[in-house]
Parts: sequence; C-alpha cells; structure tokens
Amino acid sequence: MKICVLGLGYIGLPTAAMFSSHGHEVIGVDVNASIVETLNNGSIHIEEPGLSELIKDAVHSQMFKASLHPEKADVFIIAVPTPNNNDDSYMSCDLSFVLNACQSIIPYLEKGNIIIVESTISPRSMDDYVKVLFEDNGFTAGEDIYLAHCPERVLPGQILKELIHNNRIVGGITGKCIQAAAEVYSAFVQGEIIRTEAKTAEMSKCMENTFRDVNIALANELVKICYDLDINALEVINMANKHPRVNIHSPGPGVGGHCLAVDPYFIYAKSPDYANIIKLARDTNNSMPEFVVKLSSELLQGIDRPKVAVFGVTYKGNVDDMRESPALEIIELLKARGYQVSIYDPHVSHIEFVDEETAVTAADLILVLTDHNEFMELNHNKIAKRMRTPMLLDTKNIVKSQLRSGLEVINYGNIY
Ligand code: SAJ
Repeated sequence: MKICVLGLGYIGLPTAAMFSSHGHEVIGVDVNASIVETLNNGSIHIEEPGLSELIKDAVHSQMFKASLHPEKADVFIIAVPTPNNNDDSYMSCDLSFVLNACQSIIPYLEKGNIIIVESTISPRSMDDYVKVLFEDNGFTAGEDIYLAHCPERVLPGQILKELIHNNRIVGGITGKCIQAAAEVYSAFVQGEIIRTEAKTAEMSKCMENTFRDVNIALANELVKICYDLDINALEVINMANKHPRVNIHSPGPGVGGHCLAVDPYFIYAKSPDYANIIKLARDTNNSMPEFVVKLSSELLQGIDRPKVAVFGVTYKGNVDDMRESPALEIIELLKARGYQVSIYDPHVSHIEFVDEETAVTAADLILVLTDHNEFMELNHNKIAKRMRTPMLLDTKNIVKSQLRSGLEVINYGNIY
C-alpha cells in the first residue's frame, strides 16, 4: 500500500511512522515548510518517546518522505487540527482544515482509493460535509472511493504503544467503506477493530473525551465543596474510589490539551438544548484557574509584592504541549493581580522561562500546575533556603512533604 498522510502533528506523524515501519511506503504532507524540512533531515519537531528513532530509520530506508503537496496513493489519511470555531459559547467544530485537506487530494484521487479522516470531528460531519465534498467532485462513496472516520484514541506520551494495542473504531459511510478502512488498520493494529457507521464513530470519540471531562469536573467541584465545608477532598476521593464501581478522576488546576477541553463543545454545539451536563462540566473546569489564583492570594495575604514561581506550564505531565493549558490563564491572572511571576518548566524551552534555582529565588509561593516527574524529586531543603516565604501549593497532588525541610506543602487535601 502507498499511504499519503495529511497533517504531520501529534497524530499524523506517529501514524505515518507506524505504517512505514510496517513495510508501507508513506508520503507525509504538511503545510509547514520547516516541519517538512526537519523530517526529511531525519529529525522530528515534537516530543514523543520512540518516535525520533522510527522516523530516522524510515527516512533512511526511503519508506517515508515529507512534502508540501500530496501525491497519488492508495490510501489518504487526514490528521489535521479541528479547533473550536469562535461562535459565542457554542465553540462548534471548525472543519476548514479537514475540508481543505480533502479538497487538496481531489486532483490525485483514483477509483478505489480509500480516504480516512482521523481528526476528531463533530457528530454527522462525515455525512453532512465530507461525503458531500467528494460527491460534488464526482466521486460516490462506497462505489468510486471508500470513505471512513477512524478516530485516533492514543494518549500523548505513549502514542506508539497505544496505536498498536488500542481498539480501533472504523466508521464507514457504507459497508464497503468499513471493510476497506478496516483492512488498512490491520497493517499494525493488534487491538480489536470495531466496525460501525461514520456518525456513530464520530459521536463515540467525542463522548469518550466528554466522559473524562465531566468526571474531572466532578472532582474539581468536590474540591470546592470540601474547601467550603472544611473536608479533605483528596481523602474523600481516595476513599470513594475504594468502592468497586466508583472511579472519581483527579482534580487539578483545570483541563487542558487539544481533546478534553475541545471535543465536548462539538457535541454541545450540535445539540445545545440537550447537552446540559456537558456544558456545565466545561464551565466548571474552566473556572479552576480562578479558584487556584484565589487560593494563592489567600496564602500570600500580607506579603509585600509577592513573587510566585510557577512550576509546569504544559497541559499535563511529561509532555511539551502547552495547548489549552490552564497554566497559561493562571499566569495571566497572577500577573493581573500585580504579582511577580517566574516560570520553570523542564519540558519546554521558552525565552521567558527560567531554571529552577532562578525561579524560586526570593519567591513566596511555588505553584505546581503540571505533574512532571521532575517535581516529585525536588530538594525541598535547598529550595526553602532560596525562597522568601517557603510555601508550595500543589494542584496535582504529586509533591510529598519532606520532614524538617522548611518548605510547607499545601494541596487540595489541606486548603481549608
Ligand atoms: N486531567 C485531570 N484529571 C484527571 C485526568 C486528566 O485534571 O484525572 C487533565 C490533564 O491534566 C489534562 C487534561 O485533563 O489537562 C487532559 O489530559 P488526559 O491525559 O486526560 O487526556 P489527553 O487530552 O492527553 O488525551 C485524551 C485521551 N482520551 C481519553 O482518555 C478518553 C486520549 O485517549 C485521546 O486520544 C485524546 O484525548 C484525543 O486525541 O482525543
């Protein structure tokens, strides 16, 4: 099979690498010339364990090359971004990158080609927009071409493993489309290949992330309630989760990333009259940055010109991705209160970020916003000596108090 992957980001690139390492010729297409150049030199532009080796080998063996333009292929896989539209609070799904990618392959399409959309899209997008685009160009799905939505479900940080072992949903426009797309993934998927209609696959993917978002909102709401009622929220969660059928997720500073903070709106925008819990969960998680800043300001009361050292700006631990990260809003809110803010993140190089020592020097509060492994191994004694007021507020519950270190560790279990 020759495969053309459009969009070489967090999903497209590992998918391209996976097909090429399983003996298929892959052409990867991206609109960004510097990404294309980096890849053709055998390097990568994102952080993902194991990916750099795969791409280096694939470029070397000429099984993978990157380009600014598509070519003829047997299979076209679309893995481009689907952000939220800026339409008031609906935040509907912006399909423009997906539709542009579809349009860009029209000149290369041949009878029998398979086109798979992997990008997360709102329910009914394949039927109402993607299928229509190809029909308008003279291609009938299920007859001339095979069209399917096969949402990716991999977790950043373990993408290569999950691409192989996760179950894969294959949602086709017709039965023949389902069959054709399922064969494509049998190249490397060892999990179950689940066959369904395109619209069911779309809704299922959006709902998976919505389930997690709603569950996290519940945990975050519990933190606020326990703060109000003087109860240890972390102990409550720990205890409730000992029940065999309860699994409350972990509270935090908010929900970020390009999935949980985005996809629930795709459902809400399509059915706003019914999607009540989904919207409320989004609002609750969006309110967490304000809550974190409120807690910080209570801790900093009475301190002259407080300095806050923010530890971690990525949307979650051990990745370099800052998309939709609640830390970014928290930093803005802290600055708006007139606090001095220093930022340390061992996974991101940024002109405004500093190293650990500089960040904590003369600080009054360390604010842990991301669960990077590095933050579990801090030397509290050393840090406390450099700070003006040795306090640490851990929103991710990863920092354990160290005896006689002088650094006071506060988390959602003891904020009351
Ligand atoms: N978070 C919490 N509490 C938790 C778990 C996560 O506050 O208990 C926060 C994280 O800190 C982060 C956000 O939620 O800010 C999202 O992190 P995540 O690890 O839950 O998920 P993502 O966005 O990295 O990946 C999700 C995954 N979906 C599910 O687990 C249902 C992944 O499998 C999907 O492929 C991915 O979205 C996607 O692309 O849609």
